[in-house]
Amino acid sequence: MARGAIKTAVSKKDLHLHDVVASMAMKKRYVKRLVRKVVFWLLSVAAISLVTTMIVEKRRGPDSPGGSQSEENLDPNGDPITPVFRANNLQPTRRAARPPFQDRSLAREPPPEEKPQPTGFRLPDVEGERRDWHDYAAMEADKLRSGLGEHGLPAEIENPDEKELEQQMYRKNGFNGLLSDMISVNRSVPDVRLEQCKTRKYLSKLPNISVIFIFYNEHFSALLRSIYSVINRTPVELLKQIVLVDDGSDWDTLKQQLDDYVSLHFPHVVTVVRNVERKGLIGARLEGAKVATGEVLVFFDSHIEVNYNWLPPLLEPIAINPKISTCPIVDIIDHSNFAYNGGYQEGSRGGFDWRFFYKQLPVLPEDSVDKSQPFRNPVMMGGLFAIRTDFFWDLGGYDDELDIWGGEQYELSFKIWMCGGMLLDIPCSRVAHIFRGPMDPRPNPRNYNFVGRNHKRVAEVWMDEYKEHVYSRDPQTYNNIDAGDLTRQRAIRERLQCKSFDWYLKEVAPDFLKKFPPVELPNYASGAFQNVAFATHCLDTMNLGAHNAVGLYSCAENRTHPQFNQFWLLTPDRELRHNGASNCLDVQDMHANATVWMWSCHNQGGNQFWYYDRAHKWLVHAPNGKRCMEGIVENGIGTVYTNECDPANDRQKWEIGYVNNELLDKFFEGV
Ligand SMILES: [Mn+2]
Repeated sequence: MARGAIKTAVSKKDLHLHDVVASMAMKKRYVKRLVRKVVFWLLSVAAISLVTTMIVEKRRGPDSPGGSQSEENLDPNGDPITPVFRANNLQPTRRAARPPFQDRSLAREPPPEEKPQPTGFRLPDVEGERRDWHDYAAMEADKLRSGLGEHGLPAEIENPDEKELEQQMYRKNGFNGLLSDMISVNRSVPDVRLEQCKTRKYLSKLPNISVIFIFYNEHFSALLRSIYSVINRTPVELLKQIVLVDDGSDWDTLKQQLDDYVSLHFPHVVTVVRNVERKGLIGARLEGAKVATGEVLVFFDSHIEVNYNWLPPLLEPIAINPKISTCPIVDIIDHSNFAYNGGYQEGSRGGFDWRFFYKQLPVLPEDSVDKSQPFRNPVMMGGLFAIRTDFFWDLGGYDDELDIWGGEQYELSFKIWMCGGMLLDIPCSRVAHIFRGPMDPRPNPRNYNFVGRNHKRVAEVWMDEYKEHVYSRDPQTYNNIDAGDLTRQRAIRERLQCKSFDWYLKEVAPDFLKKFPPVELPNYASGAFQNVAFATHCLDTMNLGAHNAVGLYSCAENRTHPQFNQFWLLTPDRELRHNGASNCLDVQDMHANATVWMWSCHNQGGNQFWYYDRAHKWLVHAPNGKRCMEGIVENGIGTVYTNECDPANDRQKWEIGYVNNELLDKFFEGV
């Protein structure tokens, strides 16, 4: 047993030894195998992740094989942008980092919301806390207000004894000053914003502002309502200052009375600047900007009312990019009844024709995917806008040699775009403005053609070879204007390395040249428009201008080149334009005997579309061809209407001085 036991023990020991040796060999093999396994796994993992990454990269990358071009048209969120936007806003971006290893399954199947969506023009989404800037308490309190003109409803003065004073104050201001005095300076306004605007949040950190009101002989209560609306509807932390620039007014109300009012009611926020001599709109704005301490300048006319939450949407783009200047949508306060009407120029861009008449262009399709989002605007309307103070001065402010008014909105708009900035209209920011009605003429501040000189200065400095198209429209005037010293302006353009006017036209306003060809296209017809039923009578302005009805008057001798009052053009835009002016015949109603107005040409067809039907001698209004212009002379007074077209009615027949038959044959091509 013992031997056996020893043997067993030995053999056990041997066995054990053998075991150890064997197990050592096994361990070695095992380790080797393990290492091989690990290496294999590492290699396969590396290979898989490489393939995955390549797939992901390929999916994330641009669709086109060339790649670089379409990548240049996407922002970091994958939203399409234009080359203009890229040049102005985006640094060359580095390719996005590869997805982390553990997320590869996620990266292989990106959730749908991560895929780039074609959302049209958008500002880049920036990091940063956002907040709801609405002052709901004030909005609720406004809802409870009642009284004359509250909620922007139309108002009127009922007392017949006051009619004469009302008329007098109306003519003095171009709006109903007496009614203004009866409406609270704190009145409520209708919230005319798009629904999406009412809940939108904006960056919590926004720059503060100086609001600059410039005025010349402004009606006191209209000025006060402008100030109150800003104070009531602007977050207090953003309103650094209000500057009132009195541009040499001579009304007493604007002197001691205004000073007293300001020191009593707005002692800390309002600064008054007095120009001893009238400098005009441009000079006054510059004086205001000089004393402004806010980070952003907001220039306003002195007869406006801001709407709810007007400021944050106006400031956010400027906070995103300091070279963006923004304009609110301008609503209309009716000059006679003070009704607040919203949505008038919603969604239109500014432009001009070669006579420097301000024009409206439709919003570019890529900018109107979401109508509540900022859209690019080639030319500001001019009265209401915001711009960073440092950017304004970097651009040289306004050219200080521009006198009184005229051309300044072109100068600043060209500068902003051509010198690396961008001009946006902000649909969620609404400010209403009183567009004046007829008023007694005020003294002309200068005895020379200052508007022409301003235009020539702007054309000389900014429009390069295109200036000739402006001059060729009115060579007599421009040849005789001395534009003065342009050294400082040209130096600004040089210092900022601003782009060419050709670039501006092609990139910022690609539709512009088509709408306003530099070389004028021929008219379909021109001259005097003679009525067939009342053959001694021709279409006539009756010595009136825009916003008045057109009439009939004894015909001029020369039917192809009649006197100014009777010289009409059926233009390439298919409108009936008064020769040498920017007024077009405009019909605003469809009922019988609808008035034919003279109204600023909008170049959009619609209610200013006219066609000459030679077979019937009809002047047909609107493309649907159902309503005709009709002239009637009663008791020696000639009036013009539109009515349903009637072949038997000679009052609807017109002879035109000159008709371009070849062109008229092709009238409806491209309508
Ligand atoms: Mn105004």
